Amino acid sequence: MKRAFFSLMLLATPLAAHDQITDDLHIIHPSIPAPIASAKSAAGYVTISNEGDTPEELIGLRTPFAVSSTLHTTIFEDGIARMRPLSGVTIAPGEVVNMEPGGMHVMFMGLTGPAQEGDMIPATLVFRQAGDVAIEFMVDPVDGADHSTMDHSGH
Ligand SMILES: [Cu+2]
Repeated sequence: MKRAFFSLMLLATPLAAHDQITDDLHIIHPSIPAPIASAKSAAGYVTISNEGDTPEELIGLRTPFAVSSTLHTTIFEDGIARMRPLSGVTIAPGEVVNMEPGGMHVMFMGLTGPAQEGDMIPATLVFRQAGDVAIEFMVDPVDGADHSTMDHSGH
């Protein structure tokens, strides 16, 4: 009985979550599903909460992990998921924006090295108001999707 209870406790604990707080922004669990070894691109996700009283916009990012890092959104045309570049991601005051699979994401093109589950990948998010914010993307378990095969027309 005691053992079963302990297992449930482990399942309920978000062991892998991490987050970062600036004056007005709460940046929650930046993550990259582990790319396959031969992948040339990968996607990254993050949740951003604007706890200030002025609009904020994520306008880009930098990381040594990839040759190019851009903001993307996913649109559906004729039932097919296609990705399009975004010039920025607006986060209104009091709003929480989820960049997540099937929606907005960071696109890493031209990976400069391997990434394995548990790795922490340094990056700098660039906000219009807050400027540069240093974060780390956590490499999460493989999501099973080979992102490199998704349609990237429009780049
Ligand atoms: Cu993409």
